[in-house]
Amino acid sequence: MRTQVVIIGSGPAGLLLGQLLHRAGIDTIILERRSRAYVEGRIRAGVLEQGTVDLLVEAGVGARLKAEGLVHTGFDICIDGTRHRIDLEGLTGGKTVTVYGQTEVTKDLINARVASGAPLIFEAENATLHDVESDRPRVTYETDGETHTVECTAIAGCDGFHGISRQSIPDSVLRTYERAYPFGWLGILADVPPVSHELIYATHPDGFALASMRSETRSRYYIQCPLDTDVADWPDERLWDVLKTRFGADAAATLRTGPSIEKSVAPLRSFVAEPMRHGRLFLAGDAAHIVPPTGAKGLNLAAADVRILSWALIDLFKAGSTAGIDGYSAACLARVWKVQRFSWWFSTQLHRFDTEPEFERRVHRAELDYLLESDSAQKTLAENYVGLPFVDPRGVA
Ligand code: FAS
Ligand code: PHB
Repeated sequence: MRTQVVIIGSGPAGLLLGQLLHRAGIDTIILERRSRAYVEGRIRAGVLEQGTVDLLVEAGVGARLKAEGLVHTGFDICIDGTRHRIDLEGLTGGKTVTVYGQTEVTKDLINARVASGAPLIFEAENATLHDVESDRPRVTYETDGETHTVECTAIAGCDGFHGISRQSIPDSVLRTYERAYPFGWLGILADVPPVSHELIYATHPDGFALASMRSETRSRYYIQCPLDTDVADWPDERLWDVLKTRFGADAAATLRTGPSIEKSVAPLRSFVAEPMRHGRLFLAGDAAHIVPPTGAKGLNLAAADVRILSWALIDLFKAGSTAGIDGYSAACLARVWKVQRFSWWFSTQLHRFDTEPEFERRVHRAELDYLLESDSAQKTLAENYVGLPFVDPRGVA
């Protein structure tokens, strides 16, 4: 079998890239090691930058997003029980974010892929990359015990942090940068109305908490928890009680509780792999970088990579130009590091570090106090949260 681009992974990055390339007339195959049900059942991100919304609309999968997505013009920061609104729209000259679950984005993209008839192979096992340094790379994989070989011109490694693509870059070439945080997030999904019409990021002596949502009837909450937290030790009632404590009395009085649909623990990590291109292998999304979810950037950064990679591959196949693929890694990393900075900063300000010396703890509190007093500080927070302006690497205005 031969195609132009083999995409490893059917998360948001792989699916969105496949959709954009298919619409440009470029042949692709997407290989996913899990089942469709598993992929569509994953509960992850919830907030989309305007740039991501625009790209999904451009890819032809924005109908349900536009109909069901919740446009948010601000969010609250709750400091020891007192809430302060960050006016995203006012601070950024009209920019907003949209609350629409990654689960729904994935379903919309899978439905579009299936409707297009372009190949999307679920339960493709043991995908292996070959000859990525040549101009005729290959990918082998197994389904139903049979081995298949796909020859191609380019491979997009969209297989997430635990995928195989990044491992296909030689250790002599690959450089990685990482910060592991000494805590995780315990998340709960429940069919109860959100405690507020906007998100609440709370910092409390006991730790961080986040009130988010998936719709006006489905809530998503998180609390900072120890890395070794076992979900079995957290009956719903215990989690609801901690949330009420961390959001303060006003929210506690109105917070609606109910049975959890999903509960899980995720570690927090900052990670960057460089370069994001090796030969004809291009990494995009979590395969190349991980941000702590505090800034709601993981999915949005994946979309930004895909926008640049789609342009580069379209220029390669349609114009015979290698400028895009040659500049791909640098163009993505310029944004990746700025988003890493913001995600690290927002996480550091809002979470409690148990072993942190008292001086640093006081500096963090002073930074939050300054944030609430300074329009400039709030403008900086807002412009990062809604999404930094997109820099077109092609120099197109
Ligand atoms: P993904 O990990 O989503 O997709 C990779 C795909 O590749 C998966 O389907 C996987 O099965 C497949 N794959 C892996 N290895 C393979 C192989 N060898 N062969 C074939 N397929 C393979 N971001 C936010 O913005 N906000 C959040 O609240 C948030 N919460 C998160 C919670 C958790 C538990 C995790 C893990 C991440 C969270 N993220 C969040 C980040 C997340 O949304 C990612 O940024 C987003 O999924 C990135 O998409 P992809 O790069 O497509 O990677
Ligand atoms: C979510 O709704 O899952 C969510 C929202 C905002 C974040 C992180 C997660 O910063």
